Amino acid sequence: MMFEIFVGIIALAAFLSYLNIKFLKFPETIGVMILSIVVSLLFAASYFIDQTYFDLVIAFARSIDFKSILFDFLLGALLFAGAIHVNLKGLLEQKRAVIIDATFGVLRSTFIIGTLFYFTASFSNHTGITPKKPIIQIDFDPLALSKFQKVEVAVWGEISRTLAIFNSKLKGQINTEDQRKEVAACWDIWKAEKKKRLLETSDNGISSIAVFETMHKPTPENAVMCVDVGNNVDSSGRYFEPKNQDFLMSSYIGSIGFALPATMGAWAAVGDSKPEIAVAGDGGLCQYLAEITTLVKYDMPVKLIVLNNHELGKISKEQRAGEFDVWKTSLSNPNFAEFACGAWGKRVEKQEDFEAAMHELYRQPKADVLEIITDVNLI
Ligand SMILES: Cc1ncc(C[n+]2csc(CCOP(=O)(O)OP(=O)(O)O)c2C)c(N)n1
Repeated sequence: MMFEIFVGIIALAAFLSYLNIKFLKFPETIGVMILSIVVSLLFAASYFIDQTYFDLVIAFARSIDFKSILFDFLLGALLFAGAIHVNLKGLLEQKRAVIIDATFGVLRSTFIIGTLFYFTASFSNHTGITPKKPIIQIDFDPLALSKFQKVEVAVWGEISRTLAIFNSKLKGQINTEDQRKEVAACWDIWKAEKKKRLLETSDNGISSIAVFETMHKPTPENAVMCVDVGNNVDSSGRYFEPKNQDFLMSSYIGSIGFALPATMGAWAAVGDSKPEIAVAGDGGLCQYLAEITTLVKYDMPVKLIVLNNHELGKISKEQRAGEFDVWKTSLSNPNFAEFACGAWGKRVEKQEDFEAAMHELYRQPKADVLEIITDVNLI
């Protein structure tokens, strides 16, 4: 994808440069800059003619990882292009001014940027909410209201009940921007990506994409899904398409191993009225492995699905992202299906056996463990 974007930009720049030489006759950079602004304005104006195309381009632009394109790709080329245009002789002629300006210029801009950054950026309590929008905050803890950010309306209440009251009282009076087209365009991009990624296979285990794609079909709509922390939950968020299921997750605290104990809590709350399903990573589950005996002892019909990739996958990923060696993340797991402590247990190693195993799992009346061997890299 990066290459296509790069080629597209070069082709566009070449075309604009041609227009400049032929018609505008400005110095090259200025001409291309002016024409780029004109093209951008024309594109912005197209919003008023046909929004569909506009939305598609915006959704596409949002899907681009600008940081990696700029830093890993374009910056090298730009620096190289800049370097070969340096007039060394001219620089040497004015070496005093250059040295003074370069030194003091760096100090001056560091001071200005640093001071502005200090006063404008808030590192710890960043909400990600634009200050241009008025904020309504709903919280059942009154002390949390306006705690980190000034809000226009602070409402003390439980979120689902408060929203239900808002909904009934504000019927017919809500004036919102319809963003469905943009969302639909983003959804199309996601669907295409998912379809493409479903073709990725490996000899080291099933891909998490295929796991969650297969899992969402037979999973009961009223299930309480308790998810873990790690790559497994990232993949479930990306590829499981929920219907009406409730989701419990560790979110902000992000404690691995959350899934299994959470299903026990869910079972204590709603009993047999809903299926409780734990989707755990192998590293997380191992911290609470003995709790399978609790499921069996108290006859909790909890369904435990463990994604066994023999690794603390998320940590390996973070180590790689930080350009460190992958270190101390491999796991020496038991065969979870055999370990099941009296619960029903099954291990699946091949994608083609997975869907049948899911149906079998949902037919079991008691506690069960379904172990899926997954490839740590296909997430
Ligand atoms: C209690 C706790 N210990 C450590 C961490 C740091 N941590 C975050 S993700 C992760 C790895 C999870 O590995 P695994 O359960 O195998 O899931 P995977 O990422 O492989 O899907 C760890 C150790 C944490 N979030 N919580």
